[in-house]
Amino acid sequence: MGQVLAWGGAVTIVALVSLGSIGALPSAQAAGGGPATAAASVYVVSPSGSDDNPGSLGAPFATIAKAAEVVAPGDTVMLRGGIYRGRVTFTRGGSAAEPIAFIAYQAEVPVIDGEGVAVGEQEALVTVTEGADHVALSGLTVRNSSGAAMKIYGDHATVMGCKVTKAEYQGIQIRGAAGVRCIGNEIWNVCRMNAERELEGGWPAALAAWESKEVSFIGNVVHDNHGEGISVWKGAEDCVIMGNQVYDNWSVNVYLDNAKRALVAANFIYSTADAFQSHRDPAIGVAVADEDYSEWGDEGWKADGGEHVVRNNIILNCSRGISFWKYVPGSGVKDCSFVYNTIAGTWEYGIRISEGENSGTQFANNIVVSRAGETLSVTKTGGLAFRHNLFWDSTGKPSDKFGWGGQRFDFRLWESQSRELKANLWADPQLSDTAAGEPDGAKLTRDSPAMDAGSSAGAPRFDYWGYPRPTDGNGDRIRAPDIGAHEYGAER
Ligand SMILES: [Ca+2]
Ligand SMILES: [Ca+2]
Repeated sequence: MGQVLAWGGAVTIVALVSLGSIGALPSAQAAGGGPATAAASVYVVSPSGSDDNPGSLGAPFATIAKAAEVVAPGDTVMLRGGIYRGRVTFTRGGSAAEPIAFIAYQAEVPVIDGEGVAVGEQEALVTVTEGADHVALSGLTVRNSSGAAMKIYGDHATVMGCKVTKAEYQGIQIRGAAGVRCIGNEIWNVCRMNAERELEGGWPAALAAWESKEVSFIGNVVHDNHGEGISVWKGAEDCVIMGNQVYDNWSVNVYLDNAKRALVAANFIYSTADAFQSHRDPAIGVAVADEDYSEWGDEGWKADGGEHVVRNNIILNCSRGISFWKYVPGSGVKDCSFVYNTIAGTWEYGIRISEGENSGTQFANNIVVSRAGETLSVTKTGGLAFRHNLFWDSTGKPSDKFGWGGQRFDFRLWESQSRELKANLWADPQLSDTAAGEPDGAKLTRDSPAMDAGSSAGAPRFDYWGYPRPTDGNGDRIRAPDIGAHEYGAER
């Protein structure tokens, strides 16, 4: 897939890190309030400042809104620590060469707080408006919104190192935008409109993109939210969900709904629950669906998701590891590739594909260990290939763990049902310790039957930890990829 390279993330991180160092500039340079260079100004905002000030380090503005009014392309605004109460709207944008950055001053903690502020359910406490492109927000805490915490409509925005909590609706939502990057944020306790966790539908997502393209969600921690965790949905194309920790969200941890060409890679997705209470607790690991949007005023709407790549993820202790649910006619798992994932400890299904006009989809080189229910359940069997997967059920009861076309089989009988089912294994993968709640628990141990048992089909060049594969981890001179998200011995 080209998305990772297209993301250009390394460049952005370098750019933001260098922006961050502006906070360490000699105060004299920032204190002028005017241009730090001929082209760019550096402004400072502090809750103890005044909007009548010039916006310098010695005489800062009081409100972020004031800084947002005066910035020009290339400018940087440094936010001193403290509480900024009220809504903030960013309407001025920059360009690729001259972004506008609003960043925490050194290690201080600027907090945008909506307590007591009226924010409508379709609105957000912090908004980057359409046309405000190339705005970067870094190191902010955004909390207490009666609507969403943040909504991003501008292209090529960057939201980095922010903490987002206590919103009734979404944490961060990107809509109608291209090239937005959310990197290294923590989002928890949002979607509080479903805090009772009793609704049977209609909850939002903590971190979401829709009607957007080339949005990247990298290295975020998304947990304990009362709706979905990370969602790319309804017209989200070419989005990347990579290196995130997603856990203890309500319904689905990672959701691809009416989305196209999502890359879901090297995420750690899990539940800390120690008991299975309902069909939504714990949440599903990764779900694919096309929910029904035909009544949203789009005459020509039809189910249109697919072409996703889901690889190198570790999915532990969820209700279902990977799931598809058919909502509308024509929907199915289409041209998707689920490869080199490690799924363990599922309460309901390891993999569940309900109905669906499925086509062109492979499940290969995955470890799937159920703890209850079925290891694999597929209602409509066409269009799906399962090869070189390693299946197991930790109860040690192998019978009836494979639902296939409305019947239930044991492993051997299941594999004989179709020539699309080939070279799978039924064996204990001997994972390190999946109860530990750490990705390392999904590592193979030395005698694992997953070692060197993978095929090259869809094999990523790295494992979950970024170490190269294939490696001859056990020293028997067979150098082949290991099944699952770990390449044993690659880190040596
Ligand atoms: Ca190997
Ligand atoms: Ca070997």
